Amino acid sequence: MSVEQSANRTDFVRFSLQQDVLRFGEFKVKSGRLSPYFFNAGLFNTGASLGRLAQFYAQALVDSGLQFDMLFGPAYKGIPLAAATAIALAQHPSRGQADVPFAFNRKEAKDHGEGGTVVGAPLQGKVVIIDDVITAGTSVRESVEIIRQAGAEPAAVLIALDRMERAGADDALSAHSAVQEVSQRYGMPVVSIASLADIMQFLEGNAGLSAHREAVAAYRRRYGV
Ligand code: OMP
Repeated sequence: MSVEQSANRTDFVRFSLQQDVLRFGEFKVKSGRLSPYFFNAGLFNTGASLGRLAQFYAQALVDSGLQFDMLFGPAYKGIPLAAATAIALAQHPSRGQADVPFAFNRKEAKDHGEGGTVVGAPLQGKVVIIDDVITAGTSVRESVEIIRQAGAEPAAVLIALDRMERAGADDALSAHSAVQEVSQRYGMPVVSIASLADIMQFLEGNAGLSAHREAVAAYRRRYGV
């Protein structure tokens, strides 16, 4: 990883903390675990913060070196993410003037107007699915089905944060994380702007947050991959 790539990850952790999207404390997460941190991407809810978030997504995608033709945002949360990231990619200095199409689905089928459940650019070529965090992988499965049905190729998943924790119940922990399982099941990479490892590195270098360091480290020892 280059110095710039690593800086993008650290900057994203800092930005998420500034926006209160990343918080430390005690949070019950979907799996039932008590997590010492929580990442609430729904709080990127202003024009400026969504615009900055999209620049982070665009940079992570560019840094990954992956080839792609377009973006897909699963309803509902993926819709602004795909639109904003397409704008950020169009403005990204290393991509020339390359314009990236994007599409998203509606949750309800429509029986009038343009019809169908996919809105935006026609799904074709290598499609990157954008989401915030992967917990169970349900929205990825639905997206993969929609993309394949259209004859296009799901090429990667781009997420904001990889929590890097094992899937499964406490007494039957999987050897793999939800992110790794998605990657293996669909044979495509999952790219994240930042991960639990980046959060921990940020905690190491930030004296003001030292109180949370041990709790996050203990959680990682217990559930981490
Ligand atoms: P979906 O995009 O609908 O899968 O929602 C993501 C889920 O992940 C939500 O239920 C959140 O509560 C949850 N979540 C986070 O958004 N951030 C975290 O740091 C951890 C979780 C989680 O519950 O695992």
